Amino acid sequence: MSGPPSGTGIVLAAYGRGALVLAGGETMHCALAGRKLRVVCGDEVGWRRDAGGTPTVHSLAPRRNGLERVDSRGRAEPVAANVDRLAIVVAPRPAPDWFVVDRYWAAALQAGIAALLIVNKDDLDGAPIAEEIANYRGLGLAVAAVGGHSGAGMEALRARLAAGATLLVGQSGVGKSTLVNALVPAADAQTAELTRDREGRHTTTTARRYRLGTDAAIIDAPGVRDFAPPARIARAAERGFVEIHALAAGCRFGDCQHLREPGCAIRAAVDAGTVSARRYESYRRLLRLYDRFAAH
Ligand SMILES: Nc1nc2c(ncn2[C@@H]2O[C@H](COP(=O)(O)OP(=O)(O)O)[C@@H](O)[C@H]2O)c(=O)[nH]1
Ligand SMILES: [Mg+2]
Ligand SMILES: [Zn+2]
Repeated sequence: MSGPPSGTGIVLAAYGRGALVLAGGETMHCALAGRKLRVVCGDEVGWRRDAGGTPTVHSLAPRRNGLERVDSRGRAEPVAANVDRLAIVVAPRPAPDWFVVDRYWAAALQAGIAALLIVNKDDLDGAPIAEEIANYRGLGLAVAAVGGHSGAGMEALRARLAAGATLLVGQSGVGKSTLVNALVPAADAQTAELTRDREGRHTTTTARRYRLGTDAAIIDAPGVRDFAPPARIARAAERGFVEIHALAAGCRFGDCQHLREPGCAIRAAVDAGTVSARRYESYRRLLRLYDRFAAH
């Protein structure tokens, strides 16, 4: 046995029945006490050594917030907790799936977390994605253009992420890990440790938290393609779409879902071209997803 007998810490990565915990500047693999205890990346936990000296997480502090996805049965599942900022990464290649971007942004809006769109790979032709990026910017989503390879915009990005915990999300291949490596000194070393569990086995991909300077952290979330904000509240989808939410008061019916109802201000705006038809379609897809879950 070594080190202190108990303390508090923060979960850097959760896996199966254990977690990598940062406590007092040290990282350690912890077991989880009890079957019911489930922790996610970013959780604040209490731990103590069991009789055999193994550090074991036994308590979980209340979460300030949490980013959730819905699983294939429509159940909410936390991806990360205590997040201050959601950074959605896109690039000219792979071609963005804007529906995924919309869902991430909607999740951030619903969770009350600041959102940032990072446009990576400045060395590639950005023309094919420029119009959508401009639309997001116009809707109030902050945009940071960077080059993981060229280094362009990286100091400005670092400054933007200097306080709080940032959850990095986006399709596989957009350059999330490249950005983490550029931003975090010795990220490779941290990663090596993070990908092994207590028995030294390599764990499957899970969200991973890295220190970013003294006051900040960055969480690299592996591609979660089926990511969607959970439908806890009525009209959850609408809240996730700022332009729809802003116009909804103009609909004839107070419970308008903006589908086929007469007097719908949103459909009128789509027809008039003031609301993006693509974003509207994205809203409808999210609504259909919720309906499918609700039917089960
Ligand atoms: N052209 C170009 N490629 C990049 C840039 N940043 C990352 N990549 C490449 O994109 C691929 C995917 O990067 P990776 O960081 O693994 O993406 P992740 O799946 O989002 O973590 C790799 O081949 C990177 O070298 C960039 O600024 N420009
Ligand atoms: Mg990666
Ligand atoms: Zn409507």
